[in-house]
Amino acid sequence: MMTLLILAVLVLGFLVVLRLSRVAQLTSELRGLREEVIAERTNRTQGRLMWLFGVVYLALFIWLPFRYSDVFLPPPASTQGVWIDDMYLYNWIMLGIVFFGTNIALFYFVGKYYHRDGKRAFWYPHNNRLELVWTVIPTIVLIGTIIYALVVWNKITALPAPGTMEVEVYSKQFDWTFRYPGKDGKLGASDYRLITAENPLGIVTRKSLGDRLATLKQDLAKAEADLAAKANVLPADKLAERNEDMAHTRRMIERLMGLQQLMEEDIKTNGKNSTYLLGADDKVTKEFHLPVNTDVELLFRSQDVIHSAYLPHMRAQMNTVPGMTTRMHLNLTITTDSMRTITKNEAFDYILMCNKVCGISHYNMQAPLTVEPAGAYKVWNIMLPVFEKPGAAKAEEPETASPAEAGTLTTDSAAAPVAAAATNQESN
Ligand SMILES: [Cu+2]
Repeated sequence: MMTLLILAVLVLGFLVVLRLSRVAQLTSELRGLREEVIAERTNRTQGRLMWLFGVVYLALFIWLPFRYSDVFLPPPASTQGVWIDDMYLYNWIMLGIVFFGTNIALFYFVGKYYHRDGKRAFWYPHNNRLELVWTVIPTIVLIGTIIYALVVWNKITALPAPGTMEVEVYSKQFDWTFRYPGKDGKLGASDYRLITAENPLGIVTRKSLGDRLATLKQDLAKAEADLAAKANVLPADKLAERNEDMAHTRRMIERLMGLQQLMEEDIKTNGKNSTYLLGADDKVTKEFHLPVNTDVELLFRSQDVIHSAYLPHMRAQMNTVPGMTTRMHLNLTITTDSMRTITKNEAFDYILMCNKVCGISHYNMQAPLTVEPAGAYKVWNIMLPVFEKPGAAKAEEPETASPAEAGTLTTDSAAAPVAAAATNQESN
């Protein structure tokens, strides 16, 4: 009903304007004036109104960021985020100069040169020097912007210094899983064919590969026995289907045996540095913690489709692509607690979210990130269960794996002193 009323008011308003213009036309006819001749005074008024409009229009652009500053992101929480923000600021300044320059000129000249009887516009069709100036200057500015952006991009994606802490961020529809290196400080190899409920990231170790092969062989033997028993009663299409399934399992076994051979050769060549011996002590978790003021190399993988790992407070984003590992370098500078103070929001949490529309629950593909002092991080990390408990693994030398770089704990017995250290650090 309300909508109908509003519509009626609009239609009636339009009709009134039509009538009024007709009245104006008739009165000017009666006064002997030509309809298309507009008085100079009217033109001048329009010109002044143009100036007024320009001032209000540009003032609104300045007012807008102040009015909505409360919904802007807080200051960047990483070194890389500062670079990105600086780059944005540079772009805003460049755009601002062009935007305000052209708009001020536009409104000024339109308002100044309103129509006056007897004045004609100056015919000025071409000037090579001017053309050159407004082609060359933007070109130089654009080249500068691109070079600046490339330098920042190369710094963010540069290979990390040896010994940089690695953390894997694994995406699938529709959640995130994280993998932290164990006492060896390095992440082990992974293979999607080993993904099971117990091994969601497909970590390759002698045990996980052996277990997977054993399960597949068992499944195959069972399927073969079942087929032999029912061969005479099953319809042809079902038979074909089962044969197809069994052929698939056989191919899988063959490929995993190939991987096993590759693994053994690698272990023989690289000894305990083999990537296949590094996975047993990895820690897989659904929680995402990172230490503050520490160089971290994030490695991204995806199980199904392309996702995008987005950390808005760190101004960081990287696609996660099935079949390849993408990486990104981060150094976080503000802990979650400090950011709660900065934002005056006790409930504040950093967030990792998917920024690529990846399916029906994409909107909910997120995980909180806790950034904490190194001590607190170590305490949290040491509590995580390792992928394979030492002793359970068939790996040759899990006990003699080299101690990790300085700062990484090597045994569970070190947990107590570290816990004390962490408490001290936090109270500072
Ligand atoms: Cu996603």
